[in-house]
Amino acid sequence: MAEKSIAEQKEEFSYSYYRTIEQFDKDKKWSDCHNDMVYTFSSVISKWDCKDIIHGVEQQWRTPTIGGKDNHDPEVRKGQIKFPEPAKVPYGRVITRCMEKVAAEMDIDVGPHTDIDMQLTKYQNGDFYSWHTDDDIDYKKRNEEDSNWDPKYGNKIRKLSAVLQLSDPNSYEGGELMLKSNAVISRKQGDLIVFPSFLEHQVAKVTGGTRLSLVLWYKGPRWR
Ligand SMILES: O=C(O)CCC(=O)C(=O)O
Repeated sequence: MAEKSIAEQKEEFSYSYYRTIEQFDKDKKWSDCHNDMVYTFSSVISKWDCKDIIHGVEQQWRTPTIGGKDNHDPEVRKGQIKFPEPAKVPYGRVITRCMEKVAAEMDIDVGPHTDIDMQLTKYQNGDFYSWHTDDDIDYKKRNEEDSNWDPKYGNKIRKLSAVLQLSDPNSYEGGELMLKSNAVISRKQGDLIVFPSFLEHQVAKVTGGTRLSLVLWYKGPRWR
């Protein structure tokens, strides 16, 4: 049988994606995709779409900060990041839809409007991010104490985090995303891993090649 063209494969892929989402809507088959508090959406986007995301964000790479302040600590985190405008990220809506579903499923209060930030992350040989949580920033306190802090955050905190695996797992060594609650996290390109931002996680040191990820945070009012 003749091999399918990329266009045909892409089309088939997007049908299967929408079927998956419809399936969740109809049957609430959440047990298939979550383990404890960690949700994995398999093949949310295709490998071609991963490349579109990587090449579609034009900003310059920069050194990451810790906890949002102008604080670089290569003992804690090494790599490169950029913060794209969510509306400009190809397939951004497809990805954030999965986060909206997890927020609803876990009954996480994310406020009346979807408010998601995105970060594109690049880890090369020797880069890593040690154990941390994403919700340890008290934005309101920061606003009051730190005149450089971006007031757009208001008093929201990061409630739900997600990592989209953008690289072919055979193109890098090390660089595993690890969560303290859950030992095995998918490395598959196009898989989306969603978890509450209070869960401790790390990215192991990359020992060869380059790993790229799209990290997303769904923000909302503080935990009550
Ligand atoms: O790149 C990843 O897999 C996770 C990055 C991360 O933990 C973060 O930026 O907070």
